[in-house]
Amino acid sequence: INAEPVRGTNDFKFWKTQPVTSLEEEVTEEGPIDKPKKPEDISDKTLPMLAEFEWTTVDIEDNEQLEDVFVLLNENYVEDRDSEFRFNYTKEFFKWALKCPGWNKDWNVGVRVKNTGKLIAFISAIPVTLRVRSNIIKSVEINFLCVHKQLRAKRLAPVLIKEITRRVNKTDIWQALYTGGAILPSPIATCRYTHRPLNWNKLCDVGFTALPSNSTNAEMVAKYTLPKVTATPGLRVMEEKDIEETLRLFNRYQERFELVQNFTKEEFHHWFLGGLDSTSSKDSNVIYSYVIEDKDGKITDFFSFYSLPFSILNHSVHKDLGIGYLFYYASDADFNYAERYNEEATSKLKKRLDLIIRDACILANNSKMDVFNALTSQDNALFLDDLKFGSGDGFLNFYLFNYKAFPIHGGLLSNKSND
Ligand code: NHW
Repeated sequence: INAEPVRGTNDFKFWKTQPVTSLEEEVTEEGPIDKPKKPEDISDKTLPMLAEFEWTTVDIEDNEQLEDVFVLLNENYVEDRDSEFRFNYTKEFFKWALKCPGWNKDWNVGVRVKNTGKLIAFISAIPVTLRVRSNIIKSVEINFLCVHKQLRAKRLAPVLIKEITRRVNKTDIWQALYTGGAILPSPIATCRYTHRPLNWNKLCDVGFTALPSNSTNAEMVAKYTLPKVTATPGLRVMEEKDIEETLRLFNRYQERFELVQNFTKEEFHHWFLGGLDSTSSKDSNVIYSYVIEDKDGKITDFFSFYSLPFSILNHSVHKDLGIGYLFYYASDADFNYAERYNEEATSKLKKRLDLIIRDACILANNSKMDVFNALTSQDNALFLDDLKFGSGDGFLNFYLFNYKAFPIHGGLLSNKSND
């Protein structure tokens, strides 16, 4: 689903004042936009706030405050255009998404109504290390920007963005990554959401998908039915003992991409074996990670997906839609070829990804997910059609703050076509 697009004639009154590439501009050189600054150059004071509201730093370790964020987002965050579905974040999901290694309490910024204490706006940052082609950039990822529905269009979002920028700058970080459905100045990459139906009948029932006019329900069910048992020999849940080897495999696989997040061992543990509060992905119902171990005990592949259900807003029977999101994966299938853009190497990788991502769909289905989503990022173009993923109407734009960059190309297929 997509955030409400910022409409056509927008002159970006706010974004014009920020260090981002304008939509008209052609990038000729990569690098930071602002002149270098120091944390001491940045004000110690929070930004001015409208009289009836006040700033708050949300302590997400305090259950009541976490509940406030949870309620704000569940009632006011991203909806699809027809207001039928909304992300249904759980507290476990927030803990996973916000309490990653190096997280900073100050970067969970809220606005409350002075009189009642009600939380009406939120924005968050987490630390990330990005690699844009060969440049390593210490930055943050901004997420969960939300203003209460009744307080929209009052220019609160720019104040939240400036306040989080101030807090991040105070720690000597000057770049940020953020994504969204809205078109702002200027995306460095745009991906499309694709969906692989797992539970056709329910998806149809709740209006997530429609029956094509030339098909019957029975045909669609038959088309999308998956076996219960996975097919890849050596497939098993990733465990603590796999971290180092899997991270090595993962890092090597990531080399092929132009924009990636680099993970330390601790970060890899967090993002793939669950939040700090859980010890393994088996205990968490947020992140699911698997490895494939060959008969010599070597890890040859890895894949992961996370669970983020939708609330169904107006349906008499179904209240929730189980959604799996393909997260990261890696395979050594094409590692033995000197030239990656070689047909044989690509076809070997494609075969492997077809097999393991099909297993990811099976595992998601077994975990009661109704649909499996993937973006057109990474090497996904190799398997999306074969595995019956259909294009959705949502797009996800990727943005960098205070960093000019040439457009980012996708994985193998698009790199190849650009050669
Ligand atoms: S994308 C999800 C964003 N959230 C939602 O869609 C939730 C539902 N919508 C809302 O809550 C993931 C409101 O509509 C929001 C806007 C709050 C979106 N990103 O207050 P005003 C993220 O969280 C601009 C950035 O009157 P509003 C990523 C818009 O173009 N800007 O609007 C977040 C306009 O500026 P302009 C957005 O509807 C990344 C201004 O806001 C935006 O009441 C943030 C209007 O403000 C969006 N998604 O509230 C950037 N949507 O120039 C981080 C609208 O056109 C940057 N706008 O006049 C980096 C900071 C850190 C740097 C550290 C070095």
